[in-house]
Amino acid sequence: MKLFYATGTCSLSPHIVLLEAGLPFSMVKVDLKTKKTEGGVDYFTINSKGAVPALELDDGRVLTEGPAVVQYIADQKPESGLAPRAGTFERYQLMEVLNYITSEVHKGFSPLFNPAASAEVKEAAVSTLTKKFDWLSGFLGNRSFLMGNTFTVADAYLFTVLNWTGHVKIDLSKWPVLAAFQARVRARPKVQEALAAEGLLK
Ligand SMILES: N[C@@H](CCC(=O)N[C@@H](CS)C(=O)NCC(=O)O)C(=O)O
Repeated sequence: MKLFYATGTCSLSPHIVLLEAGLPFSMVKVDLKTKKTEGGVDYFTINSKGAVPALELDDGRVLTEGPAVVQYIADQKPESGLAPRAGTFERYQLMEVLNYITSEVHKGFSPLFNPAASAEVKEAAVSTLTKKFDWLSGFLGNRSFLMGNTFTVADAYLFTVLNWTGHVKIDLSKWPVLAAFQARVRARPKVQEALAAEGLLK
């Protein structure tokens, strides 16, 4: 498998999941400004949406959309426990959380990374994210991970998006549950490996 990624973006989530699953894969860096891969290929020919992540399977098929990509990877290694078995109620609960992260949290950051967004728009985005973080904090409660005691693909995704708080000057220590979650996930050897590979370890 081949993961198309851009450093520190949402593609860090499938990067972590590939490592946690212990599956063989290669990485291809994408320049999101020029939409070219590091090899000079027009990235739109890989993903017509122009966004990372994209996962190219060994047979050449390409899967996009982070929540679908991480579930596909987890299902290649069911014994990893990275996702509850397909068809179970727990699997729908995982999808419920993945959907919340993608639509409410991930995309909630967008105005903060947009140089054209006004200070007012950015302030409103922080205020909206604050409500989402409040909910996530209560949902996590005293559990180690989003689905309970087992690390799943949802944790890789939440870790990835919470990692952006430092860049947009949101102080995660206001949510001790989320700060502790972040530290817990960050300490995992495969997460460290992914961060190191993307040059994100300070
Ligand atoms: N709906 C997509 C969104 C992916 C996305 O927003 N990727 C960002 C990086 S975090 C990106 O590639 N942005 C550049 C672009 O869309 O042109 C998914 O969930 O995978």
